Amino acid sequence: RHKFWETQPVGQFKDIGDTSLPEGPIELPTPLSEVKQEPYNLPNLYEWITCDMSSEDMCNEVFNLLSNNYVEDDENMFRFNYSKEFLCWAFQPPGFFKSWHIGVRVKSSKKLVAFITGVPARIRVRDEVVNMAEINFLCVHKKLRSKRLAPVMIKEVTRRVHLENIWQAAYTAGVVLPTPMATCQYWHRSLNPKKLIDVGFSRLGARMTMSRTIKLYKLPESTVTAGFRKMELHDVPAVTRLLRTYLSQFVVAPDFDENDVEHWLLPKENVVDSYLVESPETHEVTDFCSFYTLPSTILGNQNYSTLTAAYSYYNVSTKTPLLQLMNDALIVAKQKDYDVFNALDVMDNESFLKELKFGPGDGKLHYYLYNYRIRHALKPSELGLVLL
Ligand code: MYA
Ligand code: JJ1
Repeated sequence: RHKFWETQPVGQFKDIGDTSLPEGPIELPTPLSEVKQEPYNLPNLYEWITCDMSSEDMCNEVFNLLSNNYVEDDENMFRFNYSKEFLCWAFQPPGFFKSWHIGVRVKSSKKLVAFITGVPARIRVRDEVVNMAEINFLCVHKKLRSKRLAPVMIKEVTRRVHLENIWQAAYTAGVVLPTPMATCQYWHRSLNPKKLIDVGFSRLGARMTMSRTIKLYKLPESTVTAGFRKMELHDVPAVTRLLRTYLSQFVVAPDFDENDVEHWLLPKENVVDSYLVESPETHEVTDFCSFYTLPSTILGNQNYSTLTAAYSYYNVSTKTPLLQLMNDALIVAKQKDYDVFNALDVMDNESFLKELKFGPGDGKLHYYLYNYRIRHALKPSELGLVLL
């Protein structure tokens, strides 16, 4: 059934429930000298490129490929439209490898037709911190689908990750592959219900009028928590401590240091937003919330071309109830004119989703590890990891 994935060191469907299999790496590392030194073969019309993301032209090419060919919902009404600034940020965290930004061009026309990325990350699984690659942005041009190009892309990124002496990876997908370590649900909180309904993102509920719906989703003009403010550079040490303590309770979570927090969580306009609560008395940082910006192109609507979505990222509450903290996050997202606030049911998110009027979406997100077996699938609330 899965001609490619059956050959890979991932948990296989036939092994589900086999308690004799140990947790941990499936295959042992091989000496680097035994890693294939040349790229995998592509069909003759195509060639590999390493994408230099510091070049504006390259950034534009990747942006154009993704904006026309990346992930859509199941009814092809919306397509993720990551901004150039977002992509540059996502591809270049501390210690990134340029060789993990992989493109495929048509030799004759030089047109970019496929892409995949990896970035390095330390991910803790139970009490083991593992050097991994986070694999994302796998994309094959619509006209080249179903030609088995994706397995070649995946094998090539695997080879280049191995060359850096890294043997595990984490990735997410909307499709079921062998085999998810967790399956999460997307939830959506309407901020601009009229537009969401007009573009077909949501529907008027039963026995609801437009004006009742608008009233239902109304939010206060300004945030309510005393000491709630935007995160700044000098907050990095305090936020790192808060986040590390919080993430330590999850079965799978990133092992963030201060450099990671500065990169992934320091606010970057229209890319990532982070807020914290600084106690007005003690000036301690007690709570933190963040979201990233991922617009979607609205396919085939007369009136609107873009849906602006905020995606819940990492949130930590120690003093302010999580519900109140996230309500403040919704208020700032509304102030900034986002149409919808999205969240997965990971970490402690279940505790606020229903009360803050999020509704379940039609999309699921499956989380995977490569070359690392987890004995039982995890509950979403055991996951402390959000990929972009
Ligand atoms: S998830 C986002 C994926 N991108 C999209 O959904 C964008 C729109 N779609 C496309 O561009 C294409 O449909 C893609 C497939 C490129 C997805 N992850 O070439 P094919 C398997 C893994 O004929 P196409 C993200 O970015 C499929 O089961 N495998 O198909 C994370 C089949 O294998 P098998 C996938 O439709 C990516 C084979 O590919 C996915 O033309 C993580 C068919 O190939 C998928 N999302 O192209 C990648 N979709 O026969 C794995 C299909 O066995 C990383 N397939 O069922 C693994 C770790 C690597 C590093 C390891 C280091 C140690
Ligand atoms: O956004 C998603 N679904 C929306 C739109 C559905 C349009 C028709 N298919 C949705 N809307 C309902 C909102 C409603 C608001 C009021 C309360 C009740 C709910 O459900 C979905 C997620 O739900 N998104 C996708 O399908 C996009 C793909 C998701 C997989 C992503 C994989 C990428 C991984 C890369 O690493």
